[in-house]
Amino acid sequence: MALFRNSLKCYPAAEKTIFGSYRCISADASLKDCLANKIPKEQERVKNFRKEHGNTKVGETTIDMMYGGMRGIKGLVCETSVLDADEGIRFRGLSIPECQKVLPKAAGGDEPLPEGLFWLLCTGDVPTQAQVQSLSREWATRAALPQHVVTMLNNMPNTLHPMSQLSAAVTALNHDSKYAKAYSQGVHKSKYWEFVYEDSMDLIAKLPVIAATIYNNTYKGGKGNMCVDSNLDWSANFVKMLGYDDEKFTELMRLYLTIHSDHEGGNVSAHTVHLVGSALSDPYLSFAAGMNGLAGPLHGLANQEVLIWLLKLREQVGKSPSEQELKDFIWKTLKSGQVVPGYGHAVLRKTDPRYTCQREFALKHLPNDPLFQLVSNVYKVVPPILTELGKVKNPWPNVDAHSGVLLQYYGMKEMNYYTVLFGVSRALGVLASLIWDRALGLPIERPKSLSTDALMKLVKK
Ligand code: AMX
Repeated sequence: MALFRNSLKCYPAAEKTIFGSYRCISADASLKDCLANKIPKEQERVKNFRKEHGNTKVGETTIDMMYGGMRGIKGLVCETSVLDADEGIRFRGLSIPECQKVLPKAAGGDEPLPEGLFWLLCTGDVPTQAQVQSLSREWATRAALPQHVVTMLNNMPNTLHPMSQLSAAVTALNHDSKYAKAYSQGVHKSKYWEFVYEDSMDLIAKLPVIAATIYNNTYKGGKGNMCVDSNLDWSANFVKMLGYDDEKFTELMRLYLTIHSDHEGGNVSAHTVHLVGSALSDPYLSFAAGMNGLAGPLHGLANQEVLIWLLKLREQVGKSPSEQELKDFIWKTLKSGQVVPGYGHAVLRKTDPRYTCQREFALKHLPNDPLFQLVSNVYKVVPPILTELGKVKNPWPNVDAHSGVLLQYYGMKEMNYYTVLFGVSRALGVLASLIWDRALGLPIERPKSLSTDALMKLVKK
């Protein structure tokens, strides 16, 4: 606990923290000032580390790793979060329950504000309530969309998947990229991070407006109040623009947008943003690319797939299936060559703590919801079946097994919209990382590939 009490204070410049970083200059310093204070010290720390240990080996690559989606290859640096296979994610050293405890909350609320999580991801510090409020206000002032993006969204057919709409709208925002403009004017590379920061702040601010416009256009015939109130936090404004008026749903959104933000550097969306950003593409182009990866059913689209699967289960087996009926349905899914959505993970080997905290939210706010009870019953039978299958490395539920049920309960039943919410949250993690990528001057990414023939020759040697 002492650790958290310490985290809540701001320390003088250059004091080392538990995260190996440096605390911000004062309790009321802005996020950009805190970053400007930390970056030169972190650059120096990394430079010295590389000088001393640049040739130290951190692992070996096997042929299976190369054919197997690079699983287990240690080849990326990501400062914002680290995933432990058994424990789950830690954001700058803090677990999800720890974040729920120490991050600032809205007045009368229990869940952390995503603004605080973004601050933590960027700086390694737990911000003060005032710093989080200043971020809410700043994002509100940056939220307006350029007219060409509104027109473009309004002209999209409502049959176009919401993730395609999101990706296209974000790509079009690059029209006003401050980074791209500064680059074309020849800005010195030591200043890149400042413009990536400005674009990232603009993009995060605009994402709820884009996402709510997509929601209203696709499902509500274009109706919606797109006014951003600078007295409301980021999630509250988002919920209002989506047309909901329920404080509990806003609380859910604060939790949702916090926990989906970051999952270290190698997952498809985070890695894509990092990769595209390494070509010095601006944050809009980099993030849109990441969203195209998040839209895959093995990644972020799984939250939509889970709901479709659960509803199919109810349709085919009835509203209160017996344990045997559940087992039969799961085996039927597997035997037809499909995955059980919401279960398994490339790195995790236990129940995802993001699943657990959503389950705790459900136990507190919707314990008797029939769909929640179905999810709980599915949780009892899927892991033993996936284990019996013999090949699944992690039979436990991931983040996507639970989120749709919570959204349904509050009236958001449009399943193919769910991944957009994931995307809005994911911006916090991947953009915090992108700022640091440019601050640390990480180069264009270009790993070596080999053909099967070249590999065969290599092993013969
Ligand atoms: N249902 C059925 N089979 C599964 C499975 C599941 N939930 N999870 C893994 N398997 C299968 C794999 O398809 C693979 O089969 P194959 O050898 O015939 O190709 C085998 O088990 C070994 O896979 P693995 O090493 O355990 O997993 P992975 O690292 O290759 O893939 C993941 C990880 C998440 C893609 C996989 O578990 C999966 O498809 N899960 C269901 C989809 C899902 O929920 N995705 C969301 C993940 C979280 C996120 O990114 N949002």
